[in-house]
Amino acid sequence: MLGTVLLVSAAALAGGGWLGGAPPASAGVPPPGQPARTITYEVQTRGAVQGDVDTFRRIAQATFNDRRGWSLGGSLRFQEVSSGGSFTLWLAEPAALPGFSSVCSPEYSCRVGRDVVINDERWRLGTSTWPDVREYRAYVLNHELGHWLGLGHTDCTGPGALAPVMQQQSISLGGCRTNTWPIESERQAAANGQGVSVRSEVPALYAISQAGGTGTEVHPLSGASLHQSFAAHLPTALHQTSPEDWDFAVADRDHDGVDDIVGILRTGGSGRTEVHVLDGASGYGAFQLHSATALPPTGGDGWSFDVADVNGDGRLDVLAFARAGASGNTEVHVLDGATDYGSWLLQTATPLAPTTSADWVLRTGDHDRDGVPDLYAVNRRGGSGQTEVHVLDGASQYQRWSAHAASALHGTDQSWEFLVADHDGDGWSDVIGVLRTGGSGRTEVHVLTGPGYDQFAVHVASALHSAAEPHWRFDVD
Ligand SMILES: [Ca+2]
Ligand SMILES: [Ca+2]
Ligand SMILES: [Ca+2]
Ligand SMILES: [Ca+2]
Repeated sequence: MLGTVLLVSAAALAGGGWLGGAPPASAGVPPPGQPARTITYEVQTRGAVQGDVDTFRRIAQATFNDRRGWSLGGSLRFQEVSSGGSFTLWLAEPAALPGFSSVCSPEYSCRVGRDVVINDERWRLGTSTWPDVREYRAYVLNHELGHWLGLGHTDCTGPGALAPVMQQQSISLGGCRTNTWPIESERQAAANGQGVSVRSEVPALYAISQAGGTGTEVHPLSGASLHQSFAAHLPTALHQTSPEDWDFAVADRDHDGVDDIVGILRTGGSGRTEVHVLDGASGYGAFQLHSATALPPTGGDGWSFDVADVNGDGRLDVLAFARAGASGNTEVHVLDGATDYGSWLLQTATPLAPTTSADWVLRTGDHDRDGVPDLYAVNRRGGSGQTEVHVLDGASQYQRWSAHAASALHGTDQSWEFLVADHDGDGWSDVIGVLRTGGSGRTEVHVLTGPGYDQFAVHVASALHSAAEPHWRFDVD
């Protein structure tokens, strides 16, 4: 059963709340998430490198600026420059490694002074510790950048714990579980070294109003306040829109450390489903991309959407879920970010029977922590009578189930939205229930903790008034 809702005090709501109507004047309002410090770096290669350098560059920037990593929740921003950076990130042929220093081996990656050197062979092939090379790539980038930030090697803290990213996990796990992101003590050490603070690991909850006074508006509820205050109230370059015509997802598409908003227009002027991306660095005042996709119009109730980098190439892909596809089942159709969504990465039927929007929410998230986005199918009222969480494994191309859970949440209906992100910072994805009008009279956030989803981590009344109208849309990042 749903537990007690923690109500914030009226005074706190008055201080951080926003009760509707026109948002405050936008002139001079900075986009949310400005860093305390920007660190620049350059990318170079040495020797006969076989890995694709553009992919290396993109994945490095995405990893460095990831909320879970050395960006420290957004305090630090890493920006690639053509020359004159604070450090140089190298992709180097194994035989070139000893040339950086006698302590560097052709078998490993290395950090010497301002040189952060990634071994090209291991970059391409990974190690046996990680079944998927993308997890290894995040690990090695975080590990070597951690050295540049002044951190030395550390050991496993205890059996079953997440391994520190500065542990040499490719050599021995020492009883720990593999982990590609810095743990809390490591983040704190890096923050101390840089003279900045670690920002909250709680993701921001983006409340998007499609019918704002200025058009489509963005009202991010900060993670640090546990969604009890707004980070900003931002008009966007997008006119008023409607839930029937547009879907939205939030992600940092260009890896600059600021969340962008991906708008999906179900039937565009091009006669196709279109993708229009509002650029976070502009405060959503400018578009980053307009694209007519490979997908025909998707008006009506038959399709829903989310975004993730499905193939790990550092380019954000768009997943279109056909609720009752030609196969008779729920289908996954992935538009490739590398072609600005003009071609397909994957089109497949799944073992999931047809799903209706009234009963099912379809989202991406990484349930099993293998770095490959999985498909979360949240059944608002399953056979168990509870809200159920079902996960199709991305590594099997959505053919194999990796979880069926009757959650701690009672059966729900369309007054609830469901999102997926690691809300409590323990490395496991959580299911975030957004109740549009809670008993508190406000929009409420109720978090089911992964990987079991059988317990709540958080019950809060957010700073947002009731969002019962369907023109309020939500995502987290
Ligand atoms: Ca961005
Ligand atoms: Ca991709
Ligand atoms: Ca996965
Ligand atoms: Ca979690």
